[in-house]
Amino acid sequence: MDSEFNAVIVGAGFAGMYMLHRVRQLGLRARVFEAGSDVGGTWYWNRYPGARCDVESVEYSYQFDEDLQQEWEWTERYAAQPEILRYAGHVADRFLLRADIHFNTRVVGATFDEGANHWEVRTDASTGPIVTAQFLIMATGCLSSTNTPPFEGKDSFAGRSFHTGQWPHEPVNFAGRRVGVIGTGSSAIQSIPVIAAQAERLFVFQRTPTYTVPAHNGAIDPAEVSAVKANYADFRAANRRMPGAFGSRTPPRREQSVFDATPEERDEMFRTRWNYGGFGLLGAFGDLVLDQNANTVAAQFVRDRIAELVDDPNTAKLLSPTHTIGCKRLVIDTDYFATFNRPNVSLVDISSNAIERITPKGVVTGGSEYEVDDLVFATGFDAMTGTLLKIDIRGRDDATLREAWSAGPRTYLGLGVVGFPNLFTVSGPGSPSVLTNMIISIEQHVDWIASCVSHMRAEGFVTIDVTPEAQDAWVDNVNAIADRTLYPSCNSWYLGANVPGKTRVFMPYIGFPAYADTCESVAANNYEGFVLSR
Ligand code: NA7
Repeated sequence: MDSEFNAVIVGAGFAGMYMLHRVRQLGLRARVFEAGSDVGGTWYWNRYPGARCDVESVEYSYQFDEDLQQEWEWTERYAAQPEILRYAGHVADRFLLRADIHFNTRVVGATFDEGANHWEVRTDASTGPIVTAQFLIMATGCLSSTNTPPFEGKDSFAGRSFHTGQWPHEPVNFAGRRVGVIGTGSSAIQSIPVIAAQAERLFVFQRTPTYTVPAHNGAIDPAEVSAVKANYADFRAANRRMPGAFGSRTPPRREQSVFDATPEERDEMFRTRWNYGGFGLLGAFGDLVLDQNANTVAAQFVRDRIAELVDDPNTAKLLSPTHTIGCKRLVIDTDYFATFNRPNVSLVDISSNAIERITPKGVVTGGSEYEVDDLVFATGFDAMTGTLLKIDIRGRDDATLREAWSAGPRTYLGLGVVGFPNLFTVSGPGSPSVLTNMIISIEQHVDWIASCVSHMRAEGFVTIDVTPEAQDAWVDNVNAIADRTLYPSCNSWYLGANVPGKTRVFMPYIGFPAYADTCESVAANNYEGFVLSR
């Protein structure tokens, strides 16, 4: 195997694939390392029943190639995981990407050699040599390290156990089985209705109820697709001006406060969005994610719907969240609440009685043992930093990224880190990433990195680093924007609060359009805040 490259890219999800395509266009020799056996990243690993994107198909797709976006046909309004994985495979074939991707290989360490001005990258391949590259691009994804809480006795469980984020490749049949699902986040909410339809018995262990709104998914409307495709560029441009880089077609928003509308007008605004489906609910009025009282009005609207959808009033009450709506990611579901009306489904409240332990037979909580044949951990991810920090990344003076981020991640624009020259993170902490349509954020980052690399080569620059002042100011800016909203007000994975011991820092930057404008002006201003050296 060759060992000297211009760029090493870590990860072959949507970020790594497009990054490879772009650096090849610049004439760089690049190598991608991917732990999985194929492309797809998030969509390669998250194969759990019901896994589906929560951004509409015509938006959750690459825009960089007009022929690609015109020719690909989605079948559903919200694509399911197998279809998205087929799309990733199609892109890999179409642009001949696999030739430069080394699969089944995990990057375990990378050290910057200050004499040679390149990265030395180590993998877990037992015979694999160290490879070197001027640029190291981390396309490792935001939700790629699973979180399994250290439940006592977990390994003693005698049945089958699964994590939604590391699901087997062969189908799992739950027919005739007693199943326990731990967690009620997005992965649980998507899988519970599908598992409930198969299993003999389903116990859902819920610590915190979740706000979820209907997807109203179904076959995609060919007329709508034709309308989008007739003017795809304009449609993409309209979405890029949305705060999350998606959703330009949701029903009209009112910039005014929810309290400036009459109760009837409020109800109509919320109902229109509830009936339309998707994330739009919180965009109905200008102050829903800024003002706690306004937020409570939207939260109550959802609680009222839960009371209508769930037959048993006690179960409805337990399923009704009381925290700020939107401060944990809103979930988009298909038949979630109605699933609790099935006779084979029981909700187990573990909010005050945590799971005491897992036994060979099942789960013990509140003094009772729930006997199950299968356990599904839908317990989420060590989000945004988990995968980066598992890799032993060493920059100038052998300083580690783990030390640099010991009090939480610090970046400039979510793209670069002081003391780690020529290291780029795609959708890193401090960038809009998980608060947006990920593919659009990925394309924006990849395009920015590609033009930066192109500029460096044209001008004879060898390294790029970040100034401490620019990084400090950026971190302050990310926090100041978050602090003006209700986002930091609950224990979400945006804050790292879901992983015991993780430092609480609000990681994503809120607002895609302003962010993208800043990135452009930084580049136009001679890469202000970066240090380029010859
Ligand atoms: P999430 O959204 O982090 O959900 C994880 C769930 O697991 C959530 O309900 C947690 O309850 C629960 N959890 C975590 N630790 C425990 C313990 N120790 N005991 C009981 N319950 C626990 O992960 P998902 O995979 O569902 O979704 C991640 C993202 O993927 C999602 O936002 C989309 O962007 C796609 P908690 O709320 O912490 O009380």
